[in-house]
Amino acid sequence: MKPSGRGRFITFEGIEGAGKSTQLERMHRRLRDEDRQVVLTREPGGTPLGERLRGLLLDPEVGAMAAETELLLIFAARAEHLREVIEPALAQGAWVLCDRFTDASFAYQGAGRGLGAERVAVLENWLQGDFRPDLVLLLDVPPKVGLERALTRGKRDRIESEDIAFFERARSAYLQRARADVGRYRVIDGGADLETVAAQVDQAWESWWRGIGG
Ligand code: Z5A
Repeated sequence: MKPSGRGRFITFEGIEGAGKSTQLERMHRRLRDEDRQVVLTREPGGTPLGERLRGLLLDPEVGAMAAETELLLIFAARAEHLREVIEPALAQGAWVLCDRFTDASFAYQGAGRGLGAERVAVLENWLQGDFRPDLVLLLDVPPKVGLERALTRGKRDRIESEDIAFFERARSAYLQRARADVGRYRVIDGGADLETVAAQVDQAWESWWRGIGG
């Protein structure tokens, strides 16, 4: 299938260990097998500068930083990512699959760190204008389940080291955002087994795609 017109921007969201990366890679393979032009990327990161900022943001040795600093570094990485990767890929008709985007800033910095949604929204509007993901696949898991899964990777990074209440706030913010915009969000039970989650992800994006006439 040849790309036509602007591409599609699909983001995967959820707390630690929700299964985003696993499902994103699976969807990437599936779209490539269908001969679509597809770009797989992530935040923070996705560009050489963004990956360096990611290193700073996640390095436990960097230690505490002001919540505002964290938010601004994430938006600095996002600016680079948008201009260098996401916008050019969409302009070429590609499907861009992104592991986290601005919803994560609302969940982690807005709710988790307590900066509030209004301040995140100011930066979102300033950087992105009215640009938003076409579809957000929110993999929802209780923090206990997600953190246990994430722990199988070993050492926790700077943000993963937060307590469970932090992830509860992030999860609630995600769910609240999904409820407020049911057209663009699909909530998937990330606590189910891998194949069940995969089937839900396929069902979610296929029904969305049919719904917009794809
Ligand atoms: N961050 C932020 O604060 N603000 C922002 O605006 C943005 C990001 C954009 C890095 O993100 C950090 O950046 C993140 C938020 C912050 N905080 N932390 N820490 P990240 O997405 O790169 O990191 P992550 O959320 O920690 O990724 P993760 O732990 O790898 O989660 P995941 O991608 O959702 O899960 P996974 O890698 O697919 O799976 C984790 C493990 O569980 C793995 O062993 C799988 O095989 C297993 N798994 C997956 N699915 C299942 C099911 N269904 N059953 C059983 N086991 C499963």
